Amino acid sequence: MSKIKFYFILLIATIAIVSCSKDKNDDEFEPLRDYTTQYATESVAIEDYLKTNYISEIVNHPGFPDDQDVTIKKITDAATQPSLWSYLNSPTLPRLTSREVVKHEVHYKIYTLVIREGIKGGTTASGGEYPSNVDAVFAGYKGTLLDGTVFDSSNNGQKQYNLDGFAAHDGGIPVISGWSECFPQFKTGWVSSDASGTIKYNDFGVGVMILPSDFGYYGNAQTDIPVYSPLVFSVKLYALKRFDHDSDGILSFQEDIDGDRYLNILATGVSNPDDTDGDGAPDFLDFDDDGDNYATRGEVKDANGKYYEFDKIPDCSGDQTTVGRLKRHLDKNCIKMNQ
Ligand SMILES: [Ca+2]
Ligand SMILES: [Ca+2]
Ligand SMILES: [Ca+2]
Ligand SMILES: [Ca+2]
Repeated sequence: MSKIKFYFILLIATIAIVSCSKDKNDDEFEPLRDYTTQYATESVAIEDYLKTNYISEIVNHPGFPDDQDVTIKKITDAATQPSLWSYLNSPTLPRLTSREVVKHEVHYKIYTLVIREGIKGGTTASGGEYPSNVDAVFAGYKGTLLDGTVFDSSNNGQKQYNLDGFAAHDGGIPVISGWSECFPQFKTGWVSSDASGTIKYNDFGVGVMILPSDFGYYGNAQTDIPVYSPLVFSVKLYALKRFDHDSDGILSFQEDIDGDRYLNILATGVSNPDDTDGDGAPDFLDFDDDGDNYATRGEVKDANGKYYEFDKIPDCSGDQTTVGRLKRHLDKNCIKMNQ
């Protein structure tokens, strides 16, 4: 019963995936390439790209839409043009990092180049926050193929993109899975507005994602993107929006139990660090997180029926301050509602 919403969300996601391929002409149907074989080819191409390209320009134009536009070009003079690869695991920025992500039983390396980390600022000292992979981001982007051809750009518009992998909701557009893998590596900046009310984005995160095609469109050709194309996106992370997917009163990013900024639905039988009761529904999609048959939203309210601030949710003894305490909505042996 408590998992109805979880399965409803899964259903929406399934419908979205089916509708994406509805334009496929059956006469042109070709079986998808084997993922392992395809990645063997792409991983060589991606490393080659990283070793033969450099950052040729970063626009410095604070407060204007083109601020921090990044241009990447083919190296023509190795003495003065450090490759993207030269930043691998650099202690200073820019820093190229790789994350291993398993998908379709392939161990992928997803490269992210962080050029600038977002920082806090402004009168409210907002910003400088990492999104999780199920939040929404307000971002600008430019997408290119490995040969540098630009296939798409936000033209510095700032739309809401939902990283959570579900169909469009709450005003946001769904994105390719590579965005969900990479955006949690950047931080937001802060927002201000001038006398005329024009919004300005300041000190936001800037970088580049380099994605195998399985994290883009794989065998589904798009306008200006051939099949099996690794994709390069230069991105600017202006701001973010948090969701509470299961409406349990705790924002999804706060249901990231191991704190790695990634929350996932995993296959049956695979242990999920973010599934407290181990019932297969990760906490961010589970409105009874500890499986005690009392809804989380009832367990995280005070005697007046008001939600506790997340950091002040008590443990079973009423302790609201000890770091690392087991908050009572995650303690199946604790049944205390509204007190
Ligand atoms: Ca996690
Ligand atoms: Ca669960
Ligand atoms: Ca939950
Ligand atoms: Ca519960």
